[in-house]
Amino acid sequence: MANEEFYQEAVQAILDSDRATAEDVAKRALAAGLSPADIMQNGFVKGISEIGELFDSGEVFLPELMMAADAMAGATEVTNAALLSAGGAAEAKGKIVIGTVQGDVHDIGKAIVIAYLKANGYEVTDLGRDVAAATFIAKAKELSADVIGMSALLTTTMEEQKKVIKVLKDEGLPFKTVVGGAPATQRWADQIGADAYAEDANDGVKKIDALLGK
Ligand code: B1M
Repeated sequence: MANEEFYQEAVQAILDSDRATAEDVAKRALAAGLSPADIMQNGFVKGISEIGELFDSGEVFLPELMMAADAMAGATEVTNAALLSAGGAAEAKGKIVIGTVQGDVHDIGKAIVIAYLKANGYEVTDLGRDVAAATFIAKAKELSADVIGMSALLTTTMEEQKKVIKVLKDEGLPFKTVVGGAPATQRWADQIGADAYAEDANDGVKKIDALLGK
């Protein structure tokens, strides 16, 4: 089966909100030799982005969006498991605490970022979603983290990234910060004083490697 056919099946499984098929396509694509990143970026992410556009234009509603997200979560679990079994350095390159900011429950992208970081030798603590600024900071202190990663998918909740960074600066705390999520940009990161902006999971690993000199 050609790669293009796997991509199309992956997009369709998300459009159909069909979790079982999404998982099955992910497994078959990996067994056929596609990388987790390839089938995710060229297939499943395209599907969920299409659903997002249909939602934006009022052609689908929240229940459909939620079911499509569930199918996406199934595919992500399969590809992330493959990433994790493939990689991981013997000794951690650094400690990362990561979460989706307060008021925001989008966590599919964060799960992918976590899998990439772990596969690339980082010790990652997932704080989950809807994480308060105080929790990011308390956990980073408790674990002596090197980096705090913050995901935000809403233009309203990205302000929370700014809030965390302000507290860190006010208190003179040493943790490096990386911001990501669809509305975040390099310009936003510069504006709020984040140490780095990551466009996607791969970029997240690169930016953290650079911040920690790895
Ligand atoms: Co929501 N949603 N949603 N949603 N949702 C968006 C974000 C939206 C753009 C859809 C749209 O209107 N077109 C829109 C936001 C508009 C805006 O703010 N400008 C929106 C809205 C409005 C909402 C609600 C308000 C809807 C409502 O209730 N009326 C609501 C908000 C709930 C809340 O959070 N309080 C809501 C709810 C939901 C669901 C729960 C149904 C579901 C999320 C399920 C889940 O995550 N468990 C959902 C989904 C699925 C989406 C879309 C369709 C897809 C998001 C996604 O998973 N993308 C989304 C539209 C879109 O983004 N195209 C949309 C795939 C994922 C792989 O990409 O998350 O960008 P992404 O992650 C990437 C990078 O951004 C980066 O790496 C990742 C991997 O490559 N990255 C990081 C992300 N975090 C990082 C952290 C890092 C580094 C890199 O730190 C180191």
